[in-house]
Amino acid sequence: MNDESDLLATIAQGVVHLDVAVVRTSVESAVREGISPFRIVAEGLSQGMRTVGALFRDGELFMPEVLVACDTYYAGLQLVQPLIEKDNGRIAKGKIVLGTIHGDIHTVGKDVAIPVFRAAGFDVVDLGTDVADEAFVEAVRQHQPDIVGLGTYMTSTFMHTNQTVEALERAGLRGQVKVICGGPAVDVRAALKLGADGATDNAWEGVQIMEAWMAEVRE
Ligand code: B12
Repeated sequence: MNDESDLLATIAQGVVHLDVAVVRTSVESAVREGISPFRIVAEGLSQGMRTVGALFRDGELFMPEVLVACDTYYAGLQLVQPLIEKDNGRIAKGKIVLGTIHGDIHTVGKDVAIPVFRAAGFDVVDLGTDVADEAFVEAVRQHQPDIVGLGTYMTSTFMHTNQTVEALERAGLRGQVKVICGGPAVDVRAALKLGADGATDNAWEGVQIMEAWMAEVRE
């Protein structure tokens, strides 16, 4: 392993070991070494959360530890978030309203995805967590976005996608927006069946999908 991957592995291990001090110092070192904020989040912090998820699934970590892992994750994210958002201020590529779908209180994925989308040049309106279908409808009326982003972090809440889409349809707004689902439980084919236009479990891939949509609109 080279120095960069050692450092990224230390960040990931810091999250798994719930060690805020290690995460902070290793993220700071990674920034000093010039490792991109995207790699620090994707290969360091998020890698750690993936391991936490696997340990939780296997019964080796329990809910209180998962919550401390989230705090540890945020301690690192806080240090790189300003770097990710630095490019803001240029002309927006498109507007997204994004929220965690009804019944879902996971916040970490959304809080990672939003700075990535902003850094890519999108204007993002954050609707928060456990967002009712009607609140998505209201937000589309108010903000007139190009894209609606649904944070769907469990299979059950991903399956709720069709209800949010139907609410947009009933309000006569579905035709003016693309809908994208994000989260670890998404599946592209299922998302299309549920009435969305796309889905991904990776914020950077999400940027590519949405950039392609915006290019279509501009043609
Ligand atoms: C942390 C966590 C929690 C924390 C959440 C704390 C918080 N503040 O967010 C707590 C402990 C509260 C929690 C609760 C629960 N959880 Co939980 N949780 C997790 C865990 C371990 C990590 C999630 C995470 O932070 N990942 C890191 C982020 C960065 O990854 P991400 O979310 O995928 O986001 C990335 C992309 O998806 C993308 N993205 C994110 N959002 C969006 C949005 C858009 C529009 C786009 C385009 C892209 C995008 O960008 C990110 C970067 O690439 C996962 C395990 C896992 N493997 O994901 C389980 C997991 C999601 N939880 C799960 C479950 C079941 C629950 C509970 C029901 C548990 C329970 N029995 O009570 C409750 C549900 C509560 C509720 N009503 O929502 C399951 C879901 C299983 C399923 N397929 O349905 C998982 C997968 C664990 C498992 N294997 O069983 N959880």
